[in-house]
Amino acid sequence: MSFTQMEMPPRPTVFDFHGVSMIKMFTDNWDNIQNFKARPDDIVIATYPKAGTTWVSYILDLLYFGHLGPERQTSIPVHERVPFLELYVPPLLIGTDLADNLPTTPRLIKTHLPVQLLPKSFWEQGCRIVYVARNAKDNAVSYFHFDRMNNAQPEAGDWSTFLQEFMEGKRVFGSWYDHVNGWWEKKQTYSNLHYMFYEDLIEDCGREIDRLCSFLGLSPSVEEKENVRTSVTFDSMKQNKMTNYSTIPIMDHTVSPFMRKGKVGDWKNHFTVAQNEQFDEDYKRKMKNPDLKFRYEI
Ligand code: PPS
Repeated sequence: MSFTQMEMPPRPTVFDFHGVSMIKMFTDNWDNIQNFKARPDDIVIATYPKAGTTWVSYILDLLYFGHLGPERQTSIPVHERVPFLELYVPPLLIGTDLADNLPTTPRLIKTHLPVQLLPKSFWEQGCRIVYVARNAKDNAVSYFHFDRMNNAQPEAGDWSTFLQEFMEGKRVFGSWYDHVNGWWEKKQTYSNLHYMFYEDLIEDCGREIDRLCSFLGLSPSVEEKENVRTSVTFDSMKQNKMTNYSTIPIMDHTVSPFMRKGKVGDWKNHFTVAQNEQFDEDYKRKMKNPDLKFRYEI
């Protein structure tokens, strides 16, 4: 047994938190999270876990701060440049403090909170929010492998148990269905919300960068945009220690790398025919809004 294995804390278990399955790592700092003081120019990147958070975080970081030069690019991991608001691993990783101490403006802030739990200050300040959604089947598969490799998350269990729990909203951050629907509904009344899809990024990342720029009021040069596009490919980000999470010891990349496959349709390698039928039946009951459509292959 290695030293790191001996030191490893036990896996957490989920509990109900305001109707959402959560673990203590994301609720122990709740007062500070709820009272977080947003600034009008803050930009929130909101997602259900494994929907493309790191990808979009890195795109936004490069668009805003790419000009700051290579030192930043090779020395500060993206999870430090874009603090994870609700993360609470004292004394070092406290999302609210990391956000408050960011040296750059605008602050880019990551959250997996469902819409009803986002601190109210972000709404009051009219902050811009980029929401990224990913089709439920690939999202579940990615989440399964993440929970296998991330010792700070609850045990993944076997695939069929995991899938059942995903469908029942029992994995961390609760129901995927409520998450994507809740944020979609919010978009109808809150105009500073850009709702985007992982599948669209895979299909045409350059187009999605253009859409992000127009939402954010940015006008990078052709070269700058091309630089962002080539830096954020799956292969570049997988090789890049600042974006592949290899600096986080609690993640065991020998079990499954954080940058795993980066594809649309990997669910077909995991779902049995029976699981797929059951999933589709259940999906129809939960996803009633015809305007919110996902793609399962490209
Ligand atoms: S987290 O832990 O919630 O922040 O994870 P998140 O970053 O949201 O999701 C990780 C998945 O996104 C894939 N990813 C990418 N795919 C394509 N291109 C790029 N550049 C890219 N960057 C991250 C990553 O591989 C995970 O998906 P899977 O399907 O597991 O490979």
